[in-house]
Amino acid sequence: QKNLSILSPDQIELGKMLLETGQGHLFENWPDPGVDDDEKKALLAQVVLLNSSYPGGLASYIKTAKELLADSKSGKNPFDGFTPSVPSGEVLTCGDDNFVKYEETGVKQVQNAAFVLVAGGLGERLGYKGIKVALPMETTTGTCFLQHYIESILSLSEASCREAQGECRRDVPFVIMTSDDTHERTLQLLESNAYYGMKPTQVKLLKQEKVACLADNDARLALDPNSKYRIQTKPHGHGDVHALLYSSGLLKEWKDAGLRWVLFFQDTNGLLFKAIPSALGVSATKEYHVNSLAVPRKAKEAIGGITKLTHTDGREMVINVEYNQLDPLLRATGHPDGDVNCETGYSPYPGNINQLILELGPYIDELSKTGGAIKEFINPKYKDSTKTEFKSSTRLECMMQDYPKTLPPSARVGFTVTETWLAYAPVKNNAEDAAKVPKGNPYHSATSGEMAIYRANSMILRKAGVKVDDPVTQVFNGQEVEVWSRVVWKPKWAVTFADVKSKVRGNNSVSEKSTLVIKGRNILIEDLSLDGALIVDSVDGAEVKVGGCVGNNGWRIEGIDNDDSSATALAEEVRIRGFKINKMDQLQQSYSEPGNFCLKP
Ligand code: UGB
Repeated sequence: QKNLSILSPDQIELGKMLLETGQGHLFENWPDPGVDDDEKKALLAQVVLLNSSYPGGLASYIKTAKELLADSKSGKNPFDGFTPSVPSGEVLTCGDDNFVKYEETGVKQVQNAAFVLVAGGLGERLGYKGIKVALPMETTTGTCFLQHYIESILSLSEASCREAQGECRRDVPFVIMTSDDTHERTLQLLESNAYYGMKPTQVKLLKQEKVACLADNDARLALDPNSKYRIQTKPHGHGDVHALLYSSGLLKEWKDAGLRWVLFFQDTNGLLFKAIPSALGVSATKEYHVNSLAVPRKAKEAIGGITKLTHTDGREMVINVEYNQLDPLLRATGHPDGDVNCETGYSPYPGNINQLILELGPYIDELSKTGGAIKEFINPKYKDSTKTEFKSSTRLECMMQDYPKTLPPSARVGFTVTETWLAYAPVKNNAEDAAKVPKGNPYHSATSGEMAIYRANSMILRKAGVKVDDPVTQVFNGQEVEVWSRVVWKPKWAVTFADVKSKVRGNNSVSEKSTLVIKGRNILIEDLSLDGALIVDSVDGAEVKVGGCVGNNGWRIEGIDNDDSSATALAEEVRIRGFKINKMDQLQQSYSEPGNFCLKP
């Protein structure tokens, strides 16, 4: 009461709400006016921010928290009444006629799409000191994830334009969701690299705010251990992206501009753009309101499973069930072995790779009702089985793939499965944890993420008729990986399988020790026999035919021993892979003038 005079009317209103919802402890033992006034105002300013950045405000946050905490304490099963079953979806095989047909349809749709990258996560499991999108996707060229994503979007939209015979209506929008942990560094990365060729006006950064932590089962907001005038906050999860897009007004802007699709993707999957054109084709052909990209999933692998849930009251939904929930859910519903591989060697529940394609119209309709609020969950770590105290404060969380949970049964929710080697190789785990992954399960480390790029590109070349040697097996940072020829191309060379096929002719071969880097747009590989390193670059107006026998000592992959003192001099980006590339010898050609050229040693 005594301190009311130092607060604004808005702050007083919020203060009252807090008192009514059992948050009196926030103001307990406040000294008289005149002492710590700025700190008191700062606490209320923080309350204003927490209130405005949450759909429904803080009162709604506290109400939901109380309900979910009570459910958690009583051990309520979130899937009560639901029976899981294996859903049906579109299963694609890279390179076959169906895949090519969907890619063609998808590319046409790109100019009607907006791309959204969720990149607010700090990547605690990876333990990398930088932001994850700045991490090199592979170290042959050193291209970072963000550069690759932007170049892929630009190239896809150019291809889309060509399909529309040059009638491009717009620059494809690109949104990046950041957080306090990643915002400044993401902006800096973009600015210091001229947005990797994208127009700055095409790119929008939306920063997610953290949410208030909860100290106990009564949902009392936790004070920061370092200050009695600050509420402790933690990330709310990638589900925030929906509310942010809605409140930013972008969705409406996009709808008015005639866009039809919104594509969501994660921060460190170097393969994902290989699956986007075909999956977008599936969305357009099947008129899916929601299309989740998925890959075959090993039982108990740490990615969610796409599951059909049928309720006793008749409700049905196709939804991601997180990896820690799928096994208990199956056990509780008549599958005593839980989440196990079937005869294919994989779980029958496809793995969610959190790449979603939403149709904009139905998406806006839904968000107009919900404001973008996503069904939340809570995961308190209790001190003991009485579940009365927490080990540390907790908070509500939400996931972007839970968006379909509020949709009516009439919504068309589907999924598209592609081969893992084509679509999914995230970099999430640090080397130590990756080395402990059970044999046969993916490492999801910087080592495996890089090797997956070479494997995918080599496999695609093979499907296009190039003879690429088998890989060798090597161990880096305690992880056994297949090392394929280091084949890398810029998205402007090829964004679809059909692009690759049209640029590869005759009899070509690439040996296992080889590195092939294609940087130019109009480079034709014809009757090339490569046994070494070949790097070709060209300006857009140059047409270059590359063939003949290229042989040199090439670029060698060399393992590094992180326990060795010499390894400490290496960059963290190198050490986390457990190998470095020794660039011994290469044929490197760059064509900087327009014209027709032939590279044939
Ligand atoms: N992210 C944010 O932008 N904000 C946040 O507050 C948190 C994360 P993680 P997670 O593909 O392997 C997801 O931490 O959440 C961004 C799916 O839920 O890498 O453990 C972050 O920057 C799971 O079903 O993954 O698991 C990153 O880009 C499965 O699909 C993204 O959100 C799994 O990913 C994912 O964050 C997977």
